[in-house]
Amino acid sequence: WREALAEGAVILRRFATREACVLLALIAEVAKQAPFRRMATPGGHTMSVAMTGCGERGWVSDARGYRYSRLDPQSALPWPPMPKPLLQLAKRSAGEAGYTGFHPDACLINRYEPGAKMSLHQDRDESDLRAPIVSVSLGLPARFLFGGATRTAPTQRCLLEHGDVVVWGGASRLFYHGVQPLRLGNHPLTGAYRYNLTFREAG
Ligand code: MD3
Ligand code: FE
Repeated sequence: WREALAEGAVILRRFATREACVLLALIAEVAKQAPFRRMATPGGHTMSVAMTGCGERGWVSDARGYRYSRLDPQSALPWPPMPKPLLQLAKRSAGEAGYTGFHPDACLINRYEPGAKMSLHQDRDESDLRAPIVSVSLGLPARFLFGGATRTAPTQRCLLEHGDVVVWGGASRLFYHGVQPLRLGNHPLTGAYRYNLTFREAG
């Protein structure tokens, strides 16, 4: 259940399966206070993935660019606090992958509907790129693509399924990655959706 995906990247298959129900209930609580929204890209498009977040900082995108913000721009209020079970899962996952002292201050919550995708990109808006990113997948499976340190490096694909946790650190922290369009499906806990949580040390 534990596989090396790339240098510094570990997949913990089904690591979060038992907690999934609780995690989904907490996501719904967060979304009551900070609803899912499709953000604008700096290039003037609208993302197909709907997002919200919790923690001290939230990732935002608009015409001005990508950044972390202490306030939800939609409400001008702070993001909902990160629920303890989410924080604990993130720390436990990082520890399991060999990263101790992980203190995420941001949890980005992505919601994919059928057809939603994420183009190849790097995550580089965080202030300390030495900290890993922990990703938790829930609901429908997704074809995940990851490449290397350059956009043109060869890509590998892997299926991220309900309960899978991936920890990205070290050399892989800046690797290009993306998600192929979500296929139609019906998951007993999430229906037509896939959720992905990413825990980050943003500030
Ligand atoms: C590889 N999310 O929110 S999670 C993102 O499934 C994002 O929603 C995807 O990419 C999703 O930025 C993928 C897996 C992931 C997360 C962070 C990474 C892979 C990563 C950072 C570096 C390299
Ligand atoms: Fe990413």
